[in-house]
Amino acid sequence: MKQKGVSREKILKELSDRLNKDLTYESGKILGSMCTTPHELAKSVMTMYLEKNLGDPGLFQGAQEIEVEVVRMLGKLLNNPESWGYIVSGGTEANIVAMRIARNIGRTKGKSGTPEVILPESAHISFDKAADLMGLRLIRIGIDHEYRVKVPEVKKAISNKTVAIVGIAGTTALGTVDPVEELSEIATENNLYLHIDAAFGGMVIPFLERLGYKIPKFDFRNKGVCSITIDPHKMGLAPIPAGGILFKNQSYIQENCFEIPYLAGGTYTHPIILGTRSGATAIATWAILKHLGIEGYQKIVKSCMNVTQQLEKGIERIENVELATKPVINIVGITSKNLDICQIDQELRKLKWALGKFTNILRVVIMPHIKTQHIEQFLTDLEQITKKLQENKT
Ligand code: 0PR
Repeated sequence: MKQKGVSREKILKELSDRLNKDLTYESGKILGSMCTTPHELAKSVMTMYLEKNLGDPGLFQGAQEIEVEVVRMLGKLLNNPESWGYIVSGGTEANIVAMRIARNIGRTKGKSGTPEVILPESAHISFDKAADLMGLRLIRIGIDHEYRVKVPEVKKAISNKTVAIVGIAGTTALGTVDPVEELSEIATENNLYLHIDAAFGGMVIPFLERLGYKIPKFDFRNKGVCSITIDPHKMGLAPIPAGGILFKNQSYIQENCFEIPYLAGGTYTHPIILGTRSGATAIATWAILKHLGIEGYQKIVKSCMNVTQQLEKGIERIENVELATKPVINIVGITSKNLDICQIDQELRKLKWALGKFTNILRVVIMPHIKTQHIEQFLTDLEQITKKLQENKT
């Protein structure tokens, strides 16, 4: 920091110049992100309430009521009006919180030794973070040819140290959905905690279901599901940081809260990680859920699926690349038998396309900022790149 301050005009000018080099969603070039420009209403509501701190909700009772309503709305979407939960900083915090509760419930049941969590190989890195922070042992289960967890192997992996099973509704790499109904049966039979990571899929699948898509039931309709991660800052069009953690009911967290007795607003007990946290994101999420309603989100998801199909068909037409699997939601995995995916990615990056890159898969997430014309251009570029790489090989 300098001794003397800089004028507002200069600050704004410098920021505008410097941030000019960032990629923008509007350019249509960001193909590999699960985030997008927040809805205009959510943005303006957010800026109106920046001072609200849900870390001391006694001071901001109105904001807290709004958070409770957001959770109720999300709970209804996930078919459980009794859900209890929080708007947290993102899917990472949501998954860590769920793993902590599962571990504690395991302890209460008398489990000793290193707690074990059974999860698909396709699980997000946030579970590695949870394991590292809490000393959990992750038991990773392989996935089948449709990139869904192998259920019989989950069953085999259960031990007296198992504290949780994790299923995913909308995997990070390909958007596939694990057979949650079967996982739920296993969890119920073995009296185990089942957490579903629907960080991305949670704001997509309920609308696809209403549009007539056949997708396994992943939510609280399955008796064994104890908690679900669902992030408004992904397909919910809410501003970052807005993640969501929902529990089947309040009893899951009652024994597992931290109590903060000294707050200006009065004692607050909660099971989440952050202390001071944004009330503005919860309020902005409330605004956008109310404003768009089921119909609004359904329309957005439908149009993302149309663009997804356009990309799917385009990939099928291009030689030397193929779909990793048929897209289940608005995520498309591109792979190749003959060409090096890393080289394709490098060439695409030279043209400023930004995709996600997994071991052997390039990931495109069709967020609302990606339009038909962007995909047309992308397919043209991809075709040229693959042709050139093939020619160089021969
Ligand atoms: N669970 C799943 C299934 C996820 O895909 C993600 C994030 C998380 C949990 C964690 O969510 P937070 O990032 O909110 O903590 N998946 C995205 C990914 O890894 C995150 C992301 C978003 C990455 C935008 C890049 C990006 O530009 O791809």
